[in-house]
Amino acid sequence: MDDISPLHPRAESLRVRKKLVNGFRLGLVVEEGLTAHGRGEAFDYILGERTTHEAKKAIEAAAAALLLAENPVISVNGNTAALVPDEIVELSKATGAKIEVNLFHPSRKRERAIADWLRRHGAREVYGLDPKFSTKIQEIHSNRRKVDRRGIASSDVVLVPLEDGDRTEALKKIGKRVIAIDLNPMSRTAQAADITIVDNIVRALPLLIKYVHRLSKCCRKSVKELAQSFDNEFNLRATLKLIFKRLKVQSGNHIF
Ligand code: PTJ
Repeated sequence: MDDISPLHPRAESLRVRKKLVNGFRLGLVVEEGLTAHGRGEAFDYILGERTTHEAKKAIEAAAAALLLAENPVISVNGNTAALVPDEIVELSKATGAKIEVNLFHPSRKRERAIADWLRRHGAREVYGLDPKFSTKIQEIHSNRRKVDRRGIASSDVVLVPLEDGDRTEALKKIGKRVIAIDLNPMSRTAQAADITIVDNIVRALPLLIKYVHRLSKCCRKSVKELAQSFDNEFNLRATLKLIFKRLKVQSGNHIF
């Protein structure tokens, strides 16, 4: 199926899937990335496939945190590279954040393919590939422990989209401020991050860029206030309540 009719009721979802499959064929996405996307889709469906009020609040706080950071880094994996390459580059330019390739499933070939792909989309520099600058974060118990000394290792704020397991907890332990993008509000990453954007990355990143541009015109004091007043635990609870409410309505109020 190559042409997706705009009249198809699930056209947008099909287009996103196609991007991911294309990324898989180009060697950017690993097989597990396809199943990870399915998990995300399920949560997105339950959330109504829209950016919720809570997600917008998190996106605004994330924009503020990125603008206030001294050495912000965007960590890029296979799925992120396939779905939002232009937006990653644009966000990096708007915030000065470095782009670092960091993979859960190790592969030198895929690292290089992702870096080339991002360069083709306008990235000037992509970190995480040069063994000369490679170091390890011992607290991380997966391949993600391999980081760039100029990037994640020396960062103060890290954006980790579509993350797995324990890295967020480990990054927090060593003093980083972590922004996660994860459609699953119950994941360990979502729960451990400082700011969790529970939204599909294809909608969240364009909005994040928009907020960055908007906040860049504000005074530093109000940007700081925005970043400091954000309560991730409260926001995640509100998202879970929203899911509960939607399921309750869908079930004709017969859940309990
Ligand atoms: O390219 P690699 O080797 O670094 O591997 C990337 C994957 C995604 C395979 C790896 O990080 C992984 O296994 O992740 P998990 O543990 O499946 O977690 C990914 C999280 O992202 C899940 O909680 C999904 O719900 C969520 N997710 C998937 N697609 C999206 C998403 N969140 C936002 N937007 C999406 N499009």
